[in-house]
Amino acid sequence: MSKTIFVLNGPNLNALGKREPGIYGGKTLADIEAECQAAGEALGFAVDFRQSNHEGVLVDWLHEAGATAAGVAFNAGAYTHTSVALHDAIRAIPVPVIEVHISNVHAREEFRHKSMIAPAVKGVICGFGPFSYILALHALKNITQ
Ligand code: CA2
Repeated sequence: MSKTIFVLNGPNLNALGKREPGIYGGKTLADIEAECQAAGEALGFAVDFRQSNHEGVLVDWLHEAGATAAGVAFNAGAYTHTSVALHDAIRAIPVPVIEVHISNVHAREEFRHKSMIAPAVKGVICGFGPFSYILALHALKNITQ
């Protein structure tokens, strides 16, 4: 039986590919999901890929991942920079969480340099475009096998 990895996406990531292609590229979230499904299959993972614009829904999904998944690749979107609730939810679960960003947040506005969730996660991958998600799946393979 394959281990399940949750790939969770926060606010506005459903708008990928429709605006701001200079920062986030031209791929849609559905394109990124297809790439994660293919990479997951090659790595022996079942990928459960989700997006929500609501902080509490993301908290609930982290708790669900803690009970049912082997790990989480998490692009928390703008909540990365604001959310104590997501920090606490990551700390509350026993499975590794990798923080993922498409853009290099450190090369952008000052307010994106601070991550509220970084101290709670296993590691951070940012700046590689949609390939950041694939790198996170490889990292999860490495730390869960
Ligand atoms: O680089 C990333 O993956 C981010 O997590 C993306 C977030 C941003 O708030 C973080 O600082 C970095 C934004 C999500 C998508 O926002 C869009 C805005 C306009 C058009 C399309 C997407």
